[in-house]
Amino acid sequence: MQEHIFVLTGAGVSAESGLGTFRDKKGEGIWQKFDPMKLATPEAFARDPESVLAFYDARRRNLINAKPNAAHFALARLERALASRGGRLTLVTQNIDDLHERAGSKEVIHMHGELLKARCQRCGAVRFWPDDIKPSYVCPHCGSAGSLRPHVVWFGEMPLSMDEIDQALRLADLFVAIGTSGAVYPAAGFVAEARAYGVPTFEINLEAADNAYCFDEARYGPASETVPAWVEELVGG
Ligand code: BV8
Repeated sequence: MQEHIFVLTGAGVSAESGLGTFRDKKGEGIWQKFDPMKLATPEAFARDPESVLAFYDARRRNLINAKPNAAHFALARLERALASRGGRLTLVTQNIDDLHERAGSKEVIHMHGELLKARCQRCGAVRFWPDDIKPSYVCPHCGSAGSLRPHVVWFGEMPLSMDEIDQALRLADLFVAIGTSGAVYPAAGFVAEARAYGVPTFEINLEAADNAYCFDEARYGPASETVPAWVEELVGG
């Protein structure tokens, strides 16, 4: 079994937990109902904080009622199995939900931030925040009012942990993308970087992603079936 596996997950891994994806064939994706340029950019937040905060309040409330699915639990099992054999799982997610953690994953890199955290634009303090965020709220750390925002990476903002991600990509024995359309960069470019480093690449998705041609191997189907089957093949007795 490969020692160091790099897994990148997207909205597809949480789809069966009831959290919407961003783009889907039925046109019901989040970004097909809401314009990301009006709700997921710093300019949108500066222009209309109430609408942006309300958009994330609704998604945060939805997340609180969601449950991890078999794909999340399988990835937590993979992390434990690799660690027990002296290997390592680097789990990078584009998702802002906490379902990987609730399924037992210990090390999760949230490159696009976390819906259950708030950040103060004034002092930079980031803290667990499972409730709504209103424009009038005061930062508990520095006391400034109206400076709290979701700790989420919007379009045009620098994704988090990019150096750590690049280092892990370079050292991986296998790169696996799970449930992502390959539509948003720099995450969509990781598979090309992995190939450039000579790392074998594997796509697990409901259907072929925009960058499917970059992968050496692919397996299609719902994540709650394909991911546990793949992990069982890797770590099963
Ligand atoms: C950056 C958090 C510079 C917020 C997200 C113009 C102006 C500014 C920037 C740009 C620009 N033009 C291009 C850019 C770059 C931009 C970009 O890529 N735009 C796209 C639209 C072209 N990127 C950025 O702005 C990024 N920052 O570039 O800064 C920089 C660059 C490099 C280094 C340093 C600095 C920041 C982007 C982050 C935006 N934030 N999310 C929030 O959630 O509200 S994006 C959001 O959509 C996700 O985080 C994810 O990254 C992205 C794509 O979503 P997916 O996860 O792939 O989900 P999607 O719905 O698309 O697909 C679902 C998949 O699941 C499908 O394949 C489907 O088949 C599958 N599926 C469905 N059901 C299942 C399933 N699979 C398995 N089982 C199932 N049951």
